[in-house]
Amino acid sequence: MLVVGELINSSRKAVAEAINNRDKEYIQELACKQVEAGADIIDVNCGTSFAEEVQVMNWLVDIVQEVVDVPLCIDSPSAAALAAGLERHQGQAMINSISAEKERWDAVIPLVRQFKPKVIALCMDDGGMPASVDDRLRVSDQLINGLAAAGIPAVDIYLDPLIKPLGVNHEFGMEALESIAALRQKYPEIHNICGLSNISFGLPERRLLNRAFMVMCLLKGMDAFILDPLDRPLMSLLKASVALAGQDEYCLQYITAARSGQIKA
Ligand code: THG
Repeated sequence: MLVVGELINSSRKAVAEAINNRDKEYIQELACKQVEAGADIIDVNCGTSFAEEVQVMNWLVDIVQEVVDVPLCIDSPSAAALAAGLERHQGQAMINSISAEKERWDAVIPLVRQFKPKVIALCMDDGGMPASVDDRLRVSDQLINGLAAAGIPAVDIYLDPLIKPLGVNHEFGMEALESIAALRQKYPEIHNICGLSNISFGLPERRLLNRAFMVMCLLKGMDAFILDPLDRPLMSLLKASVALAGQDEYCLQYITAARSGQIKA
């Protein structure tokens, strides 16, 4: 199980403000807290900085790497910002993301070839958001073959089925879960990742839906999440579920997290 901490994202007001003020301490503390809470990778996104995005990405990657030892997930739709982050990053980074949209694919694939990062690959092409399980299977074939041709081993590919909000359509939860199961069955060696909180967008008590959906996704074969690691009940449930799903030999990770107080009933 891989946890990508999502909190350093400029779509969040407090982070956008901290970026504008170049508040290094706030960002660094947010990085440290997420790692202490159990994040394996820290996402860095400054998509709202537009014209300045390259410069801000450089700054974010530098200051976060100053204080944590885990890899970063360089998160931007802009190839220039991804390139900036990858150049500054020490060791193997993750990128969020590539997709089968022609323009995005063509812009990002040279970076993939050059830096060989772990790659989040969105199951989406120029036809827009996937509308069915079959859509995702078709696009994922294209993504996996293309990434393999660019020299990316299966273990470094993280397919994202793209979770759509349950509040928009009551069947979007099941559509996502069936997609995860299908991807897992078709590509046993390739990782599945998702932005967990997409599911609850627009609904009340979002964390309740996120927590329940995490357990359901995990059982269908999801093995990585982009989530808020400071949601302690969520992280507690995650460690418990990983153990219960037989993915934690001797329950060692569960016991260690419980002893350290990282997780709690
Ligand atoms: N797949 C991939 N990347 C993604 C997503 C995905 N990135 C964006 C999103 N989905 C996951 N990341 C976040 C980051 C932050 C928040 C939610 C998802 C967040 N949102 C606040 C909230 O929901 O309350 C916004 C309010 C605020 O704090 O200002 O914190 O699916 N590949």
